[in-house]
Amino acid sequence: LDKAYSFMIRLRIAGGVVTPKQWLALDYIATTYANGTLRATTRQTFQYHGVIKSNLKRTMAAIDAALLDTIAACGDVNRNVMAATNPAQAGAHKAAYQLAKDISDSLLPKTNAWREIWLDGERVVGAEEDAVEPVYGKTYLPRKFKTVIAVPPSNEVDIFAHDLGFIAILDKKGRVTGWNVTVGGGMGMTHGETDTFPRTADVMLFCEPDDALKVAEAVMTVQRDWGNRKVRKNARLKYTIERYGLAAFRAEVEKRVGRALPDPKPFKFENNGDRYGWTKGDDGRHHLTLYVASGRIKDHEGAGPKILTGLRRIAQVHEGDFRLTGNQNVIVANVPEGKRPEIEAIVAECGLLKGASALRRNSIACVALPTCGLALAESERYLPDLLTELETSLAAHGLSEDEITIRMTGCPNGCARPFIAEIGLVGRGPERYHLYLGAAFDGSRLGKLYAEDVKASEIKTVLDPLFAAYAKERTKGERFGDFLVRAGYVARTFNGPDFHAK
Ligand code: SRM
Ligand code: SF4
Repeated sequence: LDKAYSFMIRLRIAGGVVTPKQWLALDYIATTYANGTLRATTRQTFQYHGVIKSNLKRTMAAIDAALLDTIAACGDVNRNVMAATNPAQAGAHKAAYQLAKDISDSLLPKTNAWREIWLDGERVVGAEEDAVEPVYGKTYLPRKFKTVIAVPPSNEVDIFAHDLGFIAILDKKGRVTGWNVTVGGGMGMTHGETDTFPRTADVMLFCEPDDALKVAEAVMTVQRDWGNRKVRKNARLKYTIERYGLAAFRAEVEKRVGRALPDPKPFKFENNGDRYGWTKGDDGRHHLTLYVASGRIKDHEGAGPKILTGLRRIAQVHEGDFRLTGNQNVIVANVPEGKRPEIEAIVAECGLLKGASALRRNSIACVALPTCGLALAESERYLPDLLTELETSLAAHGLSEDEITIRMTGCPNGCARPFIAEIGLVGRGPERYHLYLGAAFDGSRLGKLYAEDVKASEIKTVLDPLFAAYAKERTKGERFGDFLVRAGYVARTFNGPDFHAK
């Protein structure tokens, strides 16, 4: 008898867009082969949990039949490419989505192994031995590599947290004239090892739309060639930029593109969250953003929202598409005027728009226990209860409507990007978290360690006086993270290497 192995499967869905037909197929796989839930991730794709070994091939075949795959969703390659989801800015979204797809396709490993292994595809004799990956070569990248596309004023994809980013520069009519290119962001670090740190990306240069793919490939291949292959914990692009300096890195990228490129253009982000509820796009279509707690698409018990059933029923009648956001939420996008009442009825019946507080709407938790083998503490299963406690504290100070970003992870790998949340909680051990504060609301500045090893039961007590001070002493429009830095509760973090400085 074989051991009862169970697996996590992660899909590749560039830009997080799926059709209703694909949604129904994904739902079928979740309820037939996995643990009955679909898990929207912080990189705009889905994970399945609890797929047993004997169902692996069947699951992969069903994913393939839905015209999707899991290629490069993990490994030392360019990972799932994220893109701004704002369907209300139809033109800019289209350009961002197209660029995400183009980068995803062009930086995808060309190996046929996935089809051979999972779909019993025909093996091309000698192919793996002889074929050198055109971009990756024989040794691939030193470490994972992450790419995102943002459209200001929303930084919903957290552009500063990724190895490579493109920020749309828009003209007065909202058309994309080119992209600012960012490099060297990342979250993961190891507790107690100060030569590992999160880092916000640098805005390096501007490129015309036609140059974007060349720039993406150049950035990735410089990292391929310059990245640290000896010390894995220092292998991400953020450490390469720290080691060589931005100027030298840019010069090498320009050399590979074949010419000097302009300096970045001005841009402004306002937040890194999602727009909730219904919005109408500049093309007259309607879009509904739904809050999904920790991205877990399931039917909650009792009076809770029936998210799995509700989205399934919407997929059965929907003529537009679905979009996953980098904040683990779901957008029912491109609803024509006449279709809206039918969708609204399902939303009401399944409780999909049940009010979530401003804090909850700005929260993210990574998976952590029980499936993540690296978790030191709870996250997805615990954050909802903590939020309930903090909501009472915020209400007592008249802050219920204030948007504050809060993110929790079970370990310092940072899968929910906690170091750029105004309140970041990072697992240290069972029921213990480091508390990071003072990050910027638009995701452009890292927080700082404020309190070590806070017991789960004491988090509210530690935060309550800070909420009180914020309510009383903030200046007009001042964000929580900015207030904490200005008022001296935490020192400002300028970037990665000073993240650990007191
Ligand atoms: Fe992550 C490893 C879950 C986004 C940084 N991440 C893992 C693994 C696979 C654990 C493992 O290696 O055994 C987790 C699987 C848990 C489970 O049970 O499902 C895991 N990461 C996730 C997801 C599902 C979190 C979520 O709750 O949504 C996200 C899936 C992304 C995707 O769809 O591709 C996820 N991980 C991130 C992000 C955020 C992002 O990409 O925007 C980060 C921080 C950004 C960054 O990369 O710097 C992130 N994950 C890590 C790291 C640390 C990397 C580093 O440079 O130090 C690890 C560990 C590793 O790679 O060794 C990791
Ligand atoms: Fe697991 Fe840590 Fe990532 Fe959470 S942050 S999913 S605990 S690796």
